[in-house]
Amino acid sequence: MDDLKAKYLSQIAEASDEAVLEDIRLAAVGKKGEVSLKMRELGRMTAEERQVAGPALNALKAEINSALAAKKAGLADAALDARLRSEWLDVTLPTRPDRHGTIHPISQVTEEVTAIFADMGFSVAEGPRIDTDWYNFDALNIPGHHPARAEMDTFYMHRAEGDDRPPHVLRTHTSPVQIRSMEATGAPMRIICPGGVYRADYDQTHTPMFHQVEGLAIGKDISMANLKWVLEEFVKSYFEVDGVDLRFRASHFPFTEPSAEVDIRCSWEGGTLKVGEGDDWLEILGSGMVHPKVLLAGGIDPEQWQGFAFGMGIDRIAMLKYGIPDLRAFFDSDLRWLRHYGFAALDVPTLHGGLSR
Ligand code: 2NL
Repeated sequence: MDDLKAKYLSQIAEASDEAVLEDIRLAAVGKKGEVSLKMRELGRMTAEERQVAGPALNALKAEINSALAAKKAGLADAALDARLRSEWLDVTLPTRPDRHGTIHPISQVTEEVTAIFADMGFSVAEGPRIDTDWYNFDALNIPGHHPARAEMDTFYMHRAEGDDRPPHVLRTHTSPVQIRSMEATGAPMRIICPGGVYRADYDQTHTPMFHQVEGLAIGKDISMANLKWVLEEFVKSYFEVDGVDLRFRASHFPFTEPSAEVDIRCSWEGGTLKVGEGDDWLEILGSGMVHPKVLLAGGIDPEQWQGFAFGMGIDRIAMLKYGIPDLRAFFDSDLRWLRHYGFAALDVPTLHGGLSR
């Protein structure tokens, strides 16, 4: 038995790869292996002999098995080391010029908007693109019979007959994320919610998926005056101009009261937009004071808290700032378009570094 032990342990120690190790395992402790055959001989032994040989053979088998396992792990480690040495990649090498990707204008503008609002103390909240009709509509004071539900051309998720889970929709705005944030953190709060939204609409100025950013600020005494200042700061920073003139037009949304649509003074000289001067007005967003019912739906006491909210189209403000004429091109994945309108990957927008350079 000592000879067997010495033989197999030295073979295991010298094994150069897993295939050799497997051969050794079969020869020693496999079904027809040397140790296994010895174990079969136990039946022909006397009781006294068996009492000595039995435990010794079991111990031998266990020792060989654990030596095999240890060697196998060692070989695997060595194989991984060898792979890591041969498959290394210098990630600091410059990319090949024909392989440069670009940052999509929608991503760029989302980063710009995020940088501007972050500077004013807003954090970014995200949520599911598929949500219940309660989060998308009811919580926003849009009940089942409300025309806004029909107007929004909602995509409903298919439900099998008899499936009585609540109806789910592709979110038609990012407001459900704000309701979820109210529930999660409570007041006071200051968030923006950028992201993709869906409406069944397709023509020159509408795509079934587009992007929106909504903002929400809730506090003890937040007013329309705060809304006006925040939006003025935003528009100045975003369009990278020193002054802007905003026009608040009374409007109506189910989720805000009062509500206002916001226009910016501009001019169109030779087809290019100039913000802050001229005699034209350009509508860029909708806003208002959060409706008490909406605060309540988010679990916030409207007797104690109030706040403003606003929403705007990311695709639209991207087209305006970067002179992109056709909305649908955003979603075509045309490489020539992406190279022309895309941004350099390392030019991350910051307020101190310049948003768009
Ligand atoms: C538009 C108008 C708006 C909001 C969105 C909002 C969200 C909550 C509560 C109250 Cl949770 N309001 N969002 C408010 C006013 C306008 O969007 O024209 N968007 C493109």
